[in-house]
Amino acid sequence: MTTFDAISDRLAEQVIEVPSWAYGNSGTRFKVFGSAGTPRTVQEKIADAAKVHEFTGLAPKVALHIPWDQVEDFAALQSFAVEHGVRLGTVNSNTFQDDDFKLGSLANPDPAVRRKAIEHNLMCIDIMNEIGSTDLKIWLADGTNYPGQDDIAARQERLAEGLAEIYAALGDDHRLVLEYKFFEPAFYHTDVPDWGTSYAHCVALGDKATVCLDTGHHAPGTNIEFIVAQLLRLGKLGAFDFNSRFYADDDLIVGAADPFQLFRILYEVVRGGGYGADSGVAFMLDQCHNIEKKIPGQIRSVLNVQEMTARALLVDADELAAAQRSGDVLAANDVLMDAFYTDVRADLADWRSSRGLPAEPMKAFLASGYQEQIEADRVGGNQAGWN
Ligand code: LRH
Ligand code: MN
Ligand code: MN
Repeated sequence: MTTFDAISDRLAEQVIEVPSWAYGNSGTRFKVFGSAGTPRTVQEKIADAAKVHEFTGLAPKVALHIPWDQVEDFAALQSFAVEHGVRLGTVNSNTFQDDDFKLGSLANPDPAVRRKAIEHNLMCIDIMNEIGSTDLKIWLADGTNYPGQDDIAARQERLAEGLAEIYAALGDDHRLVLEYKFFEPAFYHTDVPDWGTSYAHCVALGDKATVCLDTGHHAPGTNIEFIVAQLLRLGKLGAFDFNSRFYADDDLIVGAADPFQLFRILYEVVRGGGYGADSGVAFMLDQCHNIEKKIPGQIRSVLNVQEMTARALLVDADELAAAQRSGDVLAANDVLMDAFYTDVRADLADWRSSRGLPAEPMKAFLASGYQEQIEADRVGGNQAGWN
C-alpha cells in the first residue's frame, strides 16, 4: 500500500465548499426545529462557515443560494467573507420557491414564466461577476405529477432553449453546472432526472457546461461510482454535492450512512483525475442539519470527506493494475479493501498539527466557546431559506 507520507502533499490540495444553507434551520415537511444560535443574516451564516475552515483548513469557500442569500451589496459580502478567512464560491440559482414556478421554471409551458426563470439565472451571473465566482449551479424542480400533465418532449426543448440563453451570458471563466435528481418535488417525471439527461444538455451547450452529481439524487442501489468514472472519462464531471442518504434525498452528513460508498466514489475520483486544484471537479457539501448542531455537523462532514480521500489516495495503483491484468479477482479486491480499512485518523491528526491546525478539529471547536457565544448572542434565527 502507498504510505501516508506519500499522500501528504496531495491532501493539502483538498478544498471542500460548504453551503450557506447548512447553517440555517431546515427540516422535513413535518417540522422545522428551531435551534439556538441560528444565523439571523447571511453574514452570520458566513461567519459560522468560516469557523469550519478555521478549525479544519478544508473549507475556504462558501456557496450561496439566491434568493436565500440575497443582499444589497454582494461585493461587500465578499469582503466580509474574506475578512473572515473564506471566499464566496458557487452561486446556486433557485427557481423552485416562487408561486409562479408551480408548473416548472425553464420547462414551464408558459413563456412568461420561462422568461422569469431565465432572468433569475442571468441575475445570478451578475452576482457571480460582482463576487468573482466561476460557477453557476442550476438545479431544477421541474417535472410533472401526472401522465399527460404536460408534453415531456416539448419540455426538453423549452429547457434546452432556456439553458442556451443562460449559457450565452456566461463569462469566459464561468461554468454552468447542471444538477440532476431522479424525483422530488415532481413525482411522475422530472425534467433533469439523471446524469445522462444532464450530460446531453451540457454537451449541447458546450465546454463551459458540466454535470453536478449530488450523491443523494439517485435511486437506491445505483452504482454512483460508475457514473463518476463515466463522467470523468467524458470530461463532464463539474461538481459534487456531497451528503448521505438511507432512503431518498436525506441530506444527512456525508459518509454517515455508507462510508464504503463514499470511499468507492472517491477512489474513482482519484483514479479518473478528478481530485485536486486543476481537476475541474468542485467538491461541495449539500446538507441539512435538522437535529444536530450545524457547525459541528459541517466539521464532521468535511473531516469525513478528508478521511475517505486519504484512504482513496492510499490505494496502490500499480499493485491494483497488476492484479487486474492477471485476472486475480480477490487480490484486486484486497488492494482496495486494504486501503479502505486503513485507519488514517492518527496520521491525519499529526498532519494537521504539522500544518498549524488543531489535531482534533471537533474537540478544538467545542472547546473554543464559539457555539455558546452565538447561542447567547443570537435570538430569533431563521430557517435556511425553506421559508
Ligand atoms: C435539491 C438540492 C439542490 C438545491 C439544494 C438545496 O434537492 O440538492 O442542490 O440547490 O438541494
Ligand atoms: Mn444538491
Ligand atoms: Mn438534494
